Amino acid sequence: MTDFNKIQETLVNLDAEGVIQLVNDAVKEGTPASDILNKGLIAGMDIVGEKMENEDMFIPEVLMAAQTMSQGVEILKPLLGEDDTSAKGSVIIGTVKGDLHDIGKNLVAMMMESAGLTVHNLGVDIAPEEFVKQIKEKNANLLCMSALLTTTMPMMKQTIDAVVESGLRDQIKIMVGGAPVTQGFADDIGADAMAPDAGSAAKKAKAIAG
Ligand code: B1M
Repeated sequence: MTDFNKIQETLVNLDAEGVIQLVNDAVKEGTPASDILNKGLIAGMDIVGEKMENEDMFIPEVLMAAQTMSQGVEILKPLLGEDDTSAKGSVIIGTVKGDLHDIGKNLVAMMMESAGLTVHNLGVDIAPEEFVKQIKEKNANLLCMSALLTTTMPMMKQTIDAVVESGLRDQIKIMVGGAPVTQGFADDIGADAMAPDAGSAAKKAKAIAG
């Protein structure tokens, strides 16, 4: 049986090789990839977050943990997606201006791709005008924004305002997400959808844009 606590501890101890070994072992044992991700890697990152808040871990260490987590996700990638590739929508996704967190956003992008959507992942620190430019260029019908900081959440509203000003709002659905984002916040800023995790984000994206 997979010891999820061990995966968490090994990630928090920044033992990259150990994490990769444990993730590979768990896959071989037949543990569902979503459990390895949620109960192992993401739960481990939550501990890293707590330690960061308490100043028991500092930015370089948090970055190392983030890189290790990404390596673990690479192993799980082929196992995480849905097999149904019938969706047809075109999605623009990015982390909003001022925010450099990308692990969750990349997971959302990956799950949407495996659901069959065409995903244009713009990266991090994306300004409202860049989102608008890319919606036009890529002829997208779903805009997805991620924010992990309470200080960058208002940038989601500013981006929606820029989309409205550009005259594109009627042609595009907008989904927001990220740890601090709530359904109430999404409603307040005029988003069409909010999802708490990558799996439900992909399902909702298919429903509204696929
Ligand atoms: Co940052 N950081 N960080 N950080 N960091 C948090 C977010 C924090 C909660 C840590 C803490 O203090 N407990 C805190 C925010 C506090 C707040 O605003 N309330 C914080 C802070 C303060 C900061 C800095 C300001 C620290 C500093 O410099 N003093 C700084 C800001 C830099 C910036 O962005 N301008 C900073 C920097 C960093 C690193 C660069 C070191 C690194 C990021 C590396 C990277 O992403 N490449 C980092 C990390 C790793 C974290 C924590 C530890 C982990 C985040 C993560 O990757 N989680 C985080 C603590 C935590 O979250 N527990 C923390 C795993 C990931 C899979 O989850 O991103 O939530 P998540 O994504 C989920 C869902 O949210 C959802 O699906 C995903 C998968 O299921 N989701 C969506 C995400 N986007 C979605 C979009 C959708 C739908 C769902 O639709 C469009």
